[in-house]
Amino acid sequence: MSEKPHFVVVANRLPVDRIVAENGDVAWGTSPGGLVTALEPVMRSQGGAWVGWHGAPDEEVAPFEHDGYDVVPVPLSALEVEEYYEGFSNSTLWPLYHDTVAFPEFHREWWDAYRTVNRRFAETTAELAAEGATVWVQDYQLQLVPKMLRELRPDLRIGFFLHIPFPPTEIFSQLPWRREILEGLTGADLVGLQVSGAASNFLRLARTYLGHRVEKGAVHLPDGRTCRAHAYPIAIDTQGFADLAASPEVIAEAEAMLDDLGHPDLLLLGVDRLDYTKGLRQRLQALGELFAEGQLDPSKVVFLQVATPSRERVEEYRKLRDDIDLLVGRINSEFSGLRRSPIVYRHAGFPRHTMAAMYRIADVMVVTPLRDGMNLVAKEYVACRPDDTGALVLSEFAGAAKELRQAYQVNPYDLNGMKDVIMQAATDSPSASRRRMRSLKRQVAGHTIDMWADAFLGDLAGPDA
Ligand code: GDG
Repeated sequence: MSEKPHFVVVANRLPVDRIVAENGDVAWGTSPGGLVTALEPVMRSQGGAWVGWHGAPDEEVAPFEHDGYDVVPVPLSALEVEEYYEGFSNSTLWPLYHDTVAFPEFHREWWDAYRTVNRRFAETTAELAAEGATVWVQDYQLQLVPKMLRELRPDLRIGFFLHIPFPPTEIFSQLPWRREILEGLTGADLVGLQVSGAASNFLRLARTYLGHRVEKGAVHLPDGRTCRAHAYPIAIDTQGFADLAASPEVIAEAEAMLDDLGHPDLLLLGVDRLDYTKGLRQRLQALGELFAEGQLDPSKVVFLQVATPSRERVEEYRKLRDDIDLLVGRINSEFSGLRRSPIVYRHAGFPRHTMAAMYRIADVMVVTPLRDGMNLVAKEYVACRPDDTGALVLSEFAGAAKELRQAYQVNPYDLNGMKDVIMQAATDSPSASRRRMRSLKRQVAGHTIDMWADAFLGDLAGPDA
């Protein structure tokens, strides 16, 4: 690796996965997921270094270069993966920050592991970064890093972005380590959140539990520093998705997909990581009822659901997988013809061009999370529409609902309401639905991932509050 980097991204996971060829050769390919989709283009244009775990426990990997930037792996032991990652990050913080739609578990040894691993990330970054460098820490797994890093390297400019919701006082207060988390975050010069409500939650909590003065969107710390908090709704590479979806290869793939699906009169689509926050149970129940009542004709309508495997070692996710298998099986066993089923369900990941092909052919995109920081899938669907056709059904509990006002918005807890809105999206007049899609397209075209990164990094470089 060359000289010390002036820009460093720190995230739990590296943006690359190891691919081992049949002959044993090792290569690194870009890994899927919301955070990576968002930050990869920023990294490619900015250069610098990305600090993160490489995905294999109990293994040290030397730093290497990828796509024009440095990749700096942080090792985790198998026990740390269990306690820091699957435990505190994904079984405590994840459900707590998502409205406790699943029960958060509190275990002291998980917290200890969280602290240990956060310290390792902070130390690795402190050794790596150039004098006065900008460091951008990502997401809920690393909330202690800003403070730890500042203690080691007061010369750095430190930003933090939370990709998931930041909960209100009533929920956050459950956390036995609430003070430490807030102290960790206020180590940053700027905390970015997806929506303004999350920024207010954070500021209010900093005042309540740290006793600091909070004024004009910033926490004023006793040492004279400030930590600003502001909403930066994350976006996508809009043009990249539009170009991909309009490419001859994707158009051909979309046609072949329609052939395989038997050219239904109406194609509904869901694309999610298999996660209990995404509202899959409710979505399937609503669609099952629409098939049962004959509002949707199971011989002419297909609901294609892609659920990308996720956190498969966490118990709650295993249970979810079984529940969804059962729900899909039950609906299909009741309403399938001999030749085809109304629900086509794949528990698998697909290459990005295949996702683009799916977005291209879906008449109605159904995005119904119970709580979601933003939801990029909703934006990607809009970007991939070849014209002003198509309809987006979107939960009001996704951060994206604040921007995509013209989507067909639903409360996923209200089954009847959701059924009505899905039907409205499926049957609206072409002029009404085009009007909505045009407005959505304007929104998605006018807010891109570069603008998101520029806005955050511009504010981070700018004057303190
Ligand atoms: C978190 C927050 C926030 C999914 N399956 C495949 C695949 N994907 C891509 C999608 C999309 C991304 O992964 C998923 O992003 P989401 O935003 O929908 O959801 P989370 O993974 O929960 O992301 C979320 C996000 O961070 C960014 O801040 O919006 O609220 O929860 O880009 O296209 N990509 C490929 N194959 C798949 O099978 N290639």
